[in-house]
Amino acid sequence: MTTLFIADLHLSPLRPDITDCFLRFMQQEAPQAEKLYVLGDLFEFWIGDDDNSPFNISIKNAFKTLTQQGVECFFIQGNRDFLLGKRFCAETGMTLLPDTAVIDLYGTPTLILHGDTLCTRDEKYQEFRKTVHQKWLQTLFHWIPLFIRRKIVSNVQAKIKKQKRRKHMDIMDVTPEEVVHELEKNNVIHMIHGHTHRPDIHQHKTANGMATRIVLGDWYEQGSILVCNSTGCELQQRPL
Ligand code: LP5
Ligand code: MN
Repeated sequence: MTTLFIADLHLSPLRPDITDCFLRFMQQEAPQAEKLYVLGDLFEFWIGDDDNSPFNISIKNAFKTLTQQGVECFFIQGNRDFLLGKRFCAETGMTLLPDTAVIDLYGTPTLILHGDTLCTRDEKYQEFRKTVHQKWLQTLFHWIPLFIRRKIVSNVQAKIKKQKRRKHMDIMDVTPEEVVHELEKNNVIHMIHGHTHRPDIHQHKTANGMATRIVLGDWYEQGSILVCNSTGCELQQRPL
């Protein structure tokens, strides 16, 4: 049996190649797994669980079919789908996890998270995150008609894109001290996250010994999956 992890698919109707690869994965590969964890940024942007566009329905149906086949599916919000919530999960049979969770991965306690909270040197982003995670602002946003929400998002995205190009690559990676801090706080030596789009396996020295941090890849050029079983984990790719 296997446990699968994916993140940073950035699904949108503008990239049918990624969507097709994802749906193939959901139909042909995921049903053989016992669990599937989505560690954020499944969507390019999620404006609310009330957005029942045909595209969103097709993705929801893929998860619903998978959970009905007995595969447990879990979701951790990313920086692009932080508005995906309980309703989406109820409709699909998925379980919404908090921003960080410690899971039992074949006997190894493993900390899973999207990864954006580890990028503490990206102060502008952290400030932005704090703003958009305020409950009152999210409630207010949900009251706005969907077509206006879409406009707000594309305006903000265009504005932010220019800012992001000026950022140094280093500050958009995780802060090693923050990684160690999170590992020690949760008393684990295994971590899996996405967000940085830099798939790799890193080692960190912690108070509890050497720790392993696995970074998931994005789906811009290929499908990226972490496949784990009782003997270990492997980062794998699938053609789009
Ligand atoms: O995902 P990626 O890798 O491209 O970039 C992320 C960070 N960017 C984001 C932004 C989102 O993708 C797009 C957000 C659109 C939001 C629309 C508003 C919805 C309102 C909802 C209200 C409840 O997450 C990027 C990081 C990068 O990861 C690497 O870590 O650097 O961060 C940024 O670029 C953010 C800027 O640095 C700061 C932007 C400030 C803009 C202020 C606008 C305030 C809008 C408030 C809305 C009410
Ligand atoms: Mn992200």
